[in-house]
Amino acid sequence: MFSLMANCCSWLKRWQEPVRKVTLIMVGLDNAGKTATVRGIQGESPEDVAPTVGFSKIDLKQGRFEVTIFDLGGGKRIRNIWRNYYAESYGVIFVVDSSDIARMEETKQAMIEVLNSPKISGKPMLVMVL
Ligand SMILES: Nc1nc2c(ncn2[C@@H]2O[C@H](COP(=O)(O)OP(=O)(O)OP(=O)(O)O)[C@@H](O)[C@H]2O)c(=O)[nH]1
Ligand SMILES: [Mg+2]
Repeated sequence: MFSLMANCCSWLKRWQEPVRKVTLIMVGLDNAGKTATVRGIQGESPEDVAPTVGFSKIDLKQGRFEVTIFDLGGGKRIRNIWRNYYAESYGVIFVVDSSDIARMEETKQAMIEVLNSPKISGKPMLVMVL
């Protein structure tokens, strides 16, 4: 009986916990596989993905977390939009295409630029090497 009550209390406590909203940005060079990855997370096919011009927004629910991922276009000309999302993001997912050896230096520079931004400094970064 005591254990049943304890279980009920812990369930009630969890139920009363507020929903936490988390915003993440997904960045990396064009063609790295960002959109294909978020498609995979959503259970969709990663095939036939068009380059992202601007951004696409994905909303997910994970337990008591409401997660918004901004999948940002990685083309050289639109990389400067990334900084517009830094302030509101909790952390960064940086996607690297490990087969794109020729652009490793460019990848490194893009990552350094993100990490050097004062609005990102100190925030977590997950590096996904595909
Ligand atoms: N089959 C398969 N194809 C992938 C995978 N990852 C990427 N691709 C393909 O690689 C290409 C580029 O992937 P995208 O996800 O569009 O790359 P991106 O990083 O979003 O590129 P931008 O939007 O231009 O910044 C697409 O043709 C995808 O279909 C994967 O895990 N499996
Ligand atoms: Mg994309």
